[in-house]
Amino acid sequence: MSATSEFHYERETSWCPGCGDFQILKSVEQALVALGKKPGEVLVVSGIGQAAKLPHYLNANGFNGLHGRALPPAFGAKCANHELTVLVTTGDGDCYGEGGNHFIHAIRRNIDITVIVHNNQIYGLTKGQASPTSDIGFVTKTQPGGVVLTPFNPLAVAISLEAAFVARAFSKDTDHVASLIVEGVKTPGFALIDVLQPCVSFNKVNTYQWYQQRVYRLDEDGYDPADKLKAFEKALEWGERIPTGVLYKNPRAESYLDHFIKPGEKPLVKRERPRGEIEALVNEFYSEI
Ligand SMILES: Cc1ncc(C[n+]2csc(CCOP(=O)(O)OP(=O)(O)O)c2C)c(N)n1
Ligand code: SF4
Repeated sequence: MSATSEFHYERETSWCPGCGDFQILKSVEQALVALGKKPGEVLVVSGIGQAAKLPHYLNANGFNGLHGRALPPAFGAKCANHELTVLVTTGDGDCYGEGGNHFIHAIRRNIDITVIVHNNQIYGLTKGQASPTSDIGFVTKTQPGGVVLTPFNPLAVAISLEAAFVARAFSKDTDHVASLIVEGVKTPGFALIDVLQPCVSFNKVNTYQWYQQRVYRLDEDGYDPADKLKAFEKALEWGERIPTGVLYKNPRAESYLDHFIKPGEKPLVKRERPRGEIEALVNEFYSEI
């Protein structure tokens, strides 16, 4: 992809040199170009954190919300304008911790959005506390004796809830991440792409080398992502070997909006409402005060 694509926004970032977030930004740009999108056709929603700064550095519509709350505005926007391509860029703390309940029910609702989780296994912005995906024994300033909690397994949760598309990648493989984003956007329904993203400043365990020595590609193995039990088995694999690629693709997934929007129907934001109808609605609320 050329550095001068329409999505490229040349500005200073506050990310540390070497951070995996730069690679994810590059993959997002690359995927949007490959999808043939225009900046006005795309909305990138985020919460709070280092990952959540991505919309600041991309030339497209963006919405930067609250920590743990990236998913609700993303659904709202998709429901109001189903013609938009809606991406969410979020951290593991943001999406799996503080936003964990939204994560679960977003998958159940199966709204057609693509969620890219920058999984650095820590809280980056707040300087390195443990996150829900930190491994047991991981030592931080606030967990000096090491993490004792069982890590949250986002892929296993997403598969158990029959998500439409569940994938994992390593940020350094920018072409792979981009191709998964393209596939996630093209898949109707909720797409989760968990991207292993080294935080060079605060995670000295899960480094580029650590991931590089462990990741392998499922698609080079004749793997069938429609096999739910196999997908579950792969989601549980972590440690010496870490599978990447499409773990699960639900052959029966049905997007929430398919129940309410008929093919060819205009998005809500483009429908005209007679003025009197809106006034009547407002007056109804006034009369109840
Ligand atoms: C409601 C709320 N809770 C907590 C915080 C403090 N806070 C901001 S970012 C963050 C963690 C960021 O970690 P993560 O979501 O994993 O993203 P990263 O910075 O690693 O990309 C926390 C706890 C906040 N801003 N708002
Ligand atoms: S603190 Fe970590 S996650 Fe945040 S920008 Fe620096 S390297 Fe990236």
